[in-house]
Amino acid sequence: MISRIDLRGDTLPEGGALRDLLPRAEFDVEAALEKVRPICEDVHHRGTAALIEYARRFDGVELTRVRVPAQALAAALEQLDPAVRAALEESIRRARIVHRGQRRSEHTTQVVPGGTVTEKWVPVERVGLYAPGGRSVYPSSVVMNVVPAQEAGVESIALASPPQAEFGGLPHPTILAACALLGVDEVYAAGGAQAVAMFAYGTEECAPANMVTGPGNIWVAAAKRYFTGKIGIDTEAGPTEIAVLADSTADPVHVAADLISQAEHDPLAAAVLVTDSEELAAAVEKELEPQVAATKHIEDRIKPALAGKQSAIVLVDSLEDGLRVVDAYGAEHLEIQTADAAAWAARVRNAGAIFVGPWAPVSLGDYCAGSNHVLPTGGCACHSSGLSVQSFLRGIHIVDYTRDALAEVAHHVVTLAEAEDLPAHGAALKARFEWKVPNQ
Ligand code: HSO
Ligand code: ZN
Repeated sequence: MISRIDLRGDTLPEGGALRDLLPRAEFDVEAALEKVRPICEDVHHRGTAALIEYARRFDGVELTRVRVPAQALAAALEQLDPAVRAALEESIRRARIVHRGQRRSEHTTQVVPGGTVTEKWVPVERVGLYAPGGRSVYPSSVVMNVVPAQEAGVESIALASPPQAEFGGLPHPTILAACALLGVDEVYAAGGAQAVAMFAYGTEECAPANMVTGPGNIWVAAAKRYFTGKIGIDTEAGPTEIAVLADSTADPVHVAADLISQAEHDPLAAAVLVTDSEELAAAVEKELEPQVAATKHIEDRIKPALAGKQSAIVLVDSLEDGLRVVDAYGAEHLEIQTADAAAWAARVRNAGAIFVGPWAPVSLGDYCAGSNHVLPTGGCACHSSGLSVQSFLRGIHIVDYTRDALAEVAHHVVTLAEAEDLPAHGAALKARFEWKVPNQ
């Protein structure tokens, strides 16, 4: 059901070459770009009329407006299963605790007497959040997007999710209920690239946003790439990934269950076990069979995900080598199931989030750890972070110098300006000192 990659025996190659030995799903956002370009431009020019047409074409619903009425949000909350409501409330409560702790305070550095640089943190004014529909109706992702934006102090938050034929053209009721719980009242029934375009350009109903975040399918990822540089986006979310670094002390039942848990998302989801224990590898392989057979989304997602080339059991000579492998891979989620797990976790450099020891499965982080589950995939963990309060803040430097503090350094500024053949830059200093800077 899952293939093996045996890296034992030889010394492991360095960085890029090691990464090339590891499995990864193909997620060709570039190819999708061509298809989303005309859709985005159509939304630009025709606004709501274009969104209504795409809702008809892609979602099979007839809309008269895209904005979800307030009564629909209230009704969805009223009809929400009380147990789901309680669980969502707990998820929100824990996420708030963690994200509130991420807030940054203004910081002033005195560079020289009379010369200070202050960094102040200003929230993005308006953000558009995307919540997928179809196979992935995840109210938990609404929580993971909305909470950091709210804790960052974003004033205007709108959310889009695809219209669903079975719910009269509204987004899925649990998405609406999650919005109502979080106090988000501006919700649109729009999906795919057209929803991202609605936020980027604005329409008659929806004011343009400065930033769009949230997971989505390849069309959403392509639209985000299309608007990169024009609006802010979070990292592109590809198919989900779990890597487990485990030794012989790991429980194969837990490891198998955790691999399956993320394979459940998508046939392209990746499940990678990295271990120095042949016995554990064999036990996990054996354990996967009955556990897969006993779960729900077997044929459509879990089997293709585990059997796909993106998933594997990677055998290594030592945990030291295992650490190098998981660092080269840069998983969205990394579990450490070893003796002394915290010490190994502390040495990991590349991962979206790290789950330490036997009592912190990825599923906990998906819902109720307090951590964020919108995380970098596809190796982007090597350069990017998951969604956080920081994602919605801009740091602005405030430069404040007195005459004396400027006089002290002016000659260096003039020298550097001249070295770059930019005499007018130097002149801006000279003009302040009767055209002759001190110390020159
Ligand atoms: N594991 C997914 C998030 C999710 N899981 C939502 C369940 N619902 C990507 O981090
Ligand atoms: Zn998940």
